[in-house]
Amino acid sequence: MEQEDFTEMEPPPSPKPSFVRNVNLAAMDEDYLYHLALDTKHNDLKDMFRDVKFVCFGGSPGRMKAFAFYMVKQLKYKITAGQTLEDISKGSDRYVLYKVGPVLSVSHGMGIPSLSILMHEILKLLNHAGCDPGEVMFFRLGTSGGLGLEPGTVVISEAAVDGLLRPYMEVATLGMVIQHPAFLCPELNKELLEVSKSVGCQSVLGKTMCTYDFYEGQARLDGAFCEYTEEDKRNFLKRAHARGIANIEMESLCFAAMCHRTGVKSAVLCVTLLDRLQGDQISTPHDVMEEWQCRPQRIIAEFIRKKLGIT
Ligand code: R2B
Ligand code: URA
Repeated sequence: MEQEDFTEMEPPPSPKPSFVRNVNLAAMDEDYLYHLALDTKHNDLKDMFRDVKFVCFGGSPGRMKAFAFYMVKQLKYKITAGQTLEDISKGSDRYVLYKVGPVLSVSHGMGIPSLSILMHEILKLLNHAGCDPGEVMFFRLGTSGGLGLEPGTVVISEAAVDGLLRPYMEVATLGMVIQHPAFLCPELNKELLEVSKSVGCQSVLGKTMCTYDFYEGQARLDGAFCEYTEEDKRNFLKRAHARGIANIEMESLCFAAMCHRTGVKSAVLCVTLLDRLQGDQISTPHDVMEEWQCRPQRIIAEFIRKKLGIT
């Protein structure tokens, strides 16, 4: 059956920025951000986070710790002798959270459920802290499989689509399926493309397919199960490619949908680790991949430096 083409759907307008839209929150005496090991009773969230302007998300705790240390250098901060950056969420063991001046670096784990929990708690945290949602930006810095791109290319997502190429996230809420559009910000993307050129990173704009699984969800032939042929796989990936899908990963749909609901400016930058039209296995040497994974970080670091006027 020919798949319906949703890829040219017009983005709905963004709402007035607000980190939260929930009348119940105002009535709560205390709020426990359980997975971040922070709460409004024991932590002065205003004092800790009021100056946050850039929230950078990435899957791996190690990579987001490294990004925090990288930002220390990029923002020309000094760490006093005998001190180090602390994982603010070390009490939880679920996510890591580092703060370097106006930059938060936070890990989200793999897949939509893990990211979704974190997004709710980060959004509430910024709201409790009294940050201005019109002044804050969110970035997902990740990895992906590319379609027809040289590995190491950074894809800046124009929109995220699900495994049926639909540009919205479906959430089962109260026994109903609710659809949340997953569009990103074209003006910010244009700016990021310029910055990526200025730091010498090969980058492209394109749509990102977000799946609920790495293997069958991404049409791999090398999972523990596979009930389709190589030709089925090739046809599916080629059709996606023909509809403007540049890469495939596992969080952009939720990230874009939740950011769109807030009206906060946001972007997704994922480096491609392989060309999925050529294969499934990720076999590039570790050191080469390490350098590739730094590329989205380099672009965002330069973007932040520019915004802060750091030369
Ligand atoms: C990219 O890489 C991870 C799977 O290897 C997943 O979190 C993603 O989106
Ligand atoms: N991450 C994914 O989700 N898919 C890939 O192919 C590579 C990284």
